[in-house]
Amino acid sequence: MPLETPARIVRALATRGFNADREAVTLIASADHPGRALEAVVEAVPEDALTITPEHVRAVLENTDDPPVSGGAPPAESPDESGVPPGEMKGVDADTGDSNSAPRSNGSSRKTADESTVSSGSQSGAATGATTDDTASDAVTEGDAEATAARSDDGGAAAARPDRAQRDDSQRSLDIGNDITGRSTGTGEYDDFVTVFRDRFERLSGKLRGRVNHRPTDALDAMGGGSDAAIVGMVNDIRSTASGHWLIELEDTSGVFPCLVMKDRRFADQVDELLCDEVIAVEGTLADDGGILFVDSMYFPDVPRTFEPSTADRHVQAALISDIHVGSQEFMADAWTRFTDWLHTAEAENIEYLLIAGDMVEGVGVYPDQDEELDIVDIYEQYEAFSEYLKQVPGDIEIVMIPGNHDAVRLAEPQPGFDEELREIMSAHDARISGNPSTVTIEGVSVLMYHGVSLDEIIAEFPDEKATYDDPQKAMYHLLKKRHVAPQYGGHMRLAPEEKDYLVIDEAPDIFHTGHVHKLGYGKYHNVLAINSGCWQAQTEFQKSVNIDPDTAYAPVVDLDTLDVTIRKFA
Ligand code: D5M
Ligand code: FE
Ligand code: ZN
Repeated sequence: MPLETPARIVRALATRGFNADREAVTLIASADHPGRALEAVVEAVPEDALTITPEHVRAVLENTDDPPVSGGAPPAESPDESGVPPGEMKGVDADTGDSNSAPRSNGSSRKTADESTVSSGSQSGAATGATTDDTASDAVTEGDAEATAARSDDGGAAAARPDRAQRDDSQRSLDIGNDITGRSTGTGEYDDFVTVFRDRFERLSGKLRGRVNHRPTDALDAMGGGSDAAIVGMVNDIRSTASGHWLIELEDTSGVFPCLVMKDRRFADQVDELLCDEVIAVEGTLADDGGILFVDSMYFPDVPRTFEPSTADRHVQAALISDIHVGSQEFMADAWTRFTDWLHTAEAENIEYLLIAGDMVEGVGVYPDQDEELDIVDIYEQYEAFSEYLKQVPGDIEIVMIPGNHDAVRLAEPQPGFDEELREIMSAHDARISGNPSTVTIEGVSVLMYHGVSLDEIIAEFPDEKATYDDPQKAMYHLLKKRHVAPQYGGHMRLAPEEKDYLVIDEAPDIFHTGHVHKLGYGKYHNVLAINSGCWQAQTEFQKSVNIDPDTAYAPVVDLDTLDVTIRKFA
């Protein structure tokens, strides 16, 4: 079997349990007899090696009949360089003044992939609304996966692999923060809930206290009717009154106080974006008898409008994906392989990080009747299969993964990262495994990774113009505004009470990455880049029954030096 394409080499190595750096694959591909070289390398590497490095390959090649190869040069048989994958350009909804949503159909104007990276973050008009005002009008590039060089039979070697020698890995840095893994102390007792809500209140109220002249709720009782007053509190209850006004009960550490938002108030339409257990501030006037506050203005912890995201010091990229669902009959193995093949091509050479925001596998018993759509019924076998797919990712790409609701960790959030047994199963690629949520700082760019179960709640409860499945990034904006990834406890989202609230967004991230709803969407909110990655699972029976049309096989790629986004499509 010819072994000249990097994709085949990667797969051949993967089936032997190895992961490989891109340059290593390049070197094997450029040997006179790639097949023989591969076998020799596999023979020669130390038993405990997980990743084949260029050094491994060079050591072998220098000792065989194959002429020595200079590091990482494209193979001699490299066909026409014009075999770069055609991309497809698609301007997205720029005229709506809103951020783009997932591409719905393929565009027709083809460009070469090199031209296709389109700048994002350009303001597409003036602020349009109270919450989702900062948007990016990004264009979307769909790499035509069928045509990617690594895959097409004739263009296999056209993918000039990156020359790792030109890359300075010493510039890499990746730190993970706010990770619950190994730190869970909660017992689920009532006292733990008190602790976690107190911590949430302390941290979020701190972001509001400087903005209003607030009083503790028990001090309001002593103030005269008619006085101006402000409260910082956690939303305890939201009710509409018989006359169509809104009664919001706010709670702080000293008690609960009723606040009335009149229906004709300018901000009354913000009431429908309130969730229980979020922390807000209100200002207004006490009623004559002092027992209720008439609200004049409302404040959210929010991301400051002046927020300036950090960027990397060099041109390096991260691919952000989620919801792979290995083990499901609908898992799109071919699309995945096209994606990982592409990662081995020159076009992807600047991708040095891969972030996976949960739902690695389909899991078992997640939803009723789910077993009817399982391809692999054993959860460990699902992770074993996932691990094989992970091995197709170039070994020199740093991977970070957090769990989702389909993964084999506790469902309650914050979810710890995979346990030792699962880590062992997935160890071949040496991915960094962290909890849900986590903050990953890559070369100075902070990425808040959260699987996204609370997005279902936002989308279900908010009016369509504020959040829909078609624009998942808008639901994400609300989480940024509330500075909490899952404010409302008791609905879709299960909370594991810990000694602190890991779900609070302490620092505004530069990038907010979620998944879960299987829709692609991205945009900017107060300069924070919000990306909801699509999925690698075709529509399931359940999704068909409720009209969820998933955005499959997309890989959003972010330039960490500019926060520009390019979308690649692999199916
Ligand atoms: O979630 C994928 C999306 O589909 C997410 O928006 C939840 C929704 N979903 C999928 N199956 C169900 C069932 N059975 N009930 C309710 N909601 C569902 P994922 O986490 O990948 O399943
Ligand atoms: Fe999912
Ligand atoms: Zn999910």
